[in-house]
Amino acid sequence: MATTLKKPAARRKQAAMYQPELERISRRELRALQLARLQKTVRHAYRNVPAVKAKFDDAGVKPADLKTLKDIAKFPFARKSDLRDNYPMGLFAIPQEKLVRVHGSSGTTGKPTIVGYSKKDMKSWSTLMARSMVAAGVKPGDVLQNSIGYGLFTGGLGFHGGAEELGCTVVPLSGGNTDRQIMMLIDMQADVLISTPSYALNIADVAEAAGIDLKKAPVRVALCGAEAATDALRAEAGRRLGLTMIDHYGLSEVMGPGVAAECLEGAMDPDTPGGLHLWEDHFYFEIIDPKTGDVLPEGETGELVITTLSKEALPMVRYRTGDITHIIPGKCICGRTHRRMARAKGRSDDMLVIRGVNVYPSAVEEALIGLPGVAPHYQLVVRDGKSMATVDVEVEALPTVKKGDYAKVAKMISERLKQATGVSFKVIVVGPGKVPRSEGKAVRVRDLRKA
Ligand code: DLL
Repeated sequence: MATTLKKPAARRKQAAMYQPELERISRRELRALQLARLQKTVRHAYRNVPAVKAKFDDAGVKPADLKTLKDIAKFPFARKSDLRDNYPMGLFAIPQEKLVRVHGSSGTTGKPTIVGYSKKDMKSWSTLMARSMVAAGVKPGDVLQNSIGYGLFTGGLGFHGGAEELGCTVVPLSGGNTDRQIMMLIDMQADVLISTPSYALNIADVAEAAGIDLKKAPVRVALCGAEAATDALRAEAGRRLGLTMIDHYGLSEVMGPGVAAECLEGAMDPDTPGGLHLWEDHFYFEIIDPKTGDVLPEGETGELVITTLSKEALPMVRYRTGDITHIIPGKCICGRTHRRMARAKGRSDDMLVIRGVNVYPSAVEEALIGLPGVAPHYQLVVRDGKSMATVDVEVEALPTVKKGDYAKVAKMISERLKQATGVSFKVIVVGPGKVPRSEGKAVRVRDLRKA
C-alpha cells in the first residue's frame, strides 16, 4: 500500500522546487515541448512582425521548415541592432492594447532598446523568477531586500514580481543610498539581499567602514546577477557579508532576469562551480562560434544564442546575446533536468584587444582579488596612444598600505597581471575610495578616447 511513498530520508534529500513537474521533466518530454513551442514562436513572429517576415524571406526560410529542433540553425540571427532599427516597438507581435509593460536595456548612451510584455508574458516571468528564487533556497515568508535598480531596467521589477508570486515580503529599495540599505537590512531583518555582485561588495565596504558587522545580521543569501563577476569577487562579497551568493542571468531582449539561475545545491557543491540552470521550457539555447555563426557541439565555449519559447509580445528568434559561456555536461545534484551553463564571462563586446591579445576585464579581476594590500576595486582605463590605444589598470590599495609603498604594490600587481593575461599593463595604484563604486552594474572599462 505504501509502496508509492518515498522513504522520508529520500524525500528530505529532494531539493525544493517551485514547479517540480517542469523542473524535473524528462529530457525527451522537454524536447517535445520545446519543438511545439519553437514552431509556435517562429510562426507567431513570422505572421505578426513584418521585419521578421522580411528577414526570413531574405534568408529563404519559412516557419514550415522547422521540423526538428536542429532546424532552428537554418533561421537568421537576431541582434541588438534589429531592436535599434525598429525602435521603439517595431518588433512587437501584439497590438499595443495588449501590452501591459515595457522595459529597456541598461545601455547608458543613446536610445535604450525597448522590450514589451503581455499579461501572459508577465505571468511567465514572475513564475520563472519564483522558480529561480526557490532554487536559491528562498521560501515564502522570507523578507527580501531588493537593492537592484527599479525602472526601465528589468532587474528591480523582475525580482519584485517573482518575490510577490512566491509570497515573500519585498523591501523595494532599488540601488544606491548605501547607508540606508545597511540600516534597512538590519531593521527589517532581511533574509535575502538582491543586488549586483559589485554592489554587494560596496555594501560590505560601507558597513565595515561604519563598524557594522553584517555577518551578524540574518541575511543568508544574496541573489546576484546582471554583470559578470569572478568567483573570487563573489566569494569575497559572500565572506564579508556572511551569506551565500547565488547567480542569476538574464537579458531584457528575451525577458530580463529569470533566464538562468544557480541552485543552492549546485552553488554549495565544490565540483560544479558556477553552473546556472537554463530554463529550457521557456527558452531554446544554442552555443555558436561567434566568428562563423556555426552551432557548436555541447560543452564547447562560444556565444550564447537564445530563442524565446513562450513570449507573446516580443518573440525573439536566435538572439545573439554576445555572452561567452559553455554548457556544463552532466546532471546537477539538485535533480533538475534543465542543463546548466557556466557563469557568463562577459560580453564579447567587453573584450579588449591589447597588442593583439584578447583580455576580458574578468581576467584582470581574477588576477587582482586576494593580492596582499589590494582592494577588490579596479577599472581598466583606455586612452589614445601614439599609434594605438593604451590600457592602464587602476587599482585601489587597502587603507593599511602606506602611500610610500604604492609603487611596490603596483609592481607586484603588474607582474601578476603579466603572468595571468600575458599583457604588460601599466598599473596605477590609487588610495582607498578613489575607484568609483558601483550601485548597480559596475563600470569596469573607462574609455577616455576622444573618437
Ligand atoms: O541585466 C537582467 C538581469 C537583471 C539579470 C538582474 C540578472 C539580474 P540587461 O540590462 O538587458 O539585463 O543586460 C543583459 O547583462 O547579456 C550579460 O552580458 C549581462 N549579465 C546579466 N546577468 C549576468 C550574469 C539584465 N549573471 C546583459 N553574469 C547580459 C554575467 C550577466 N553577465
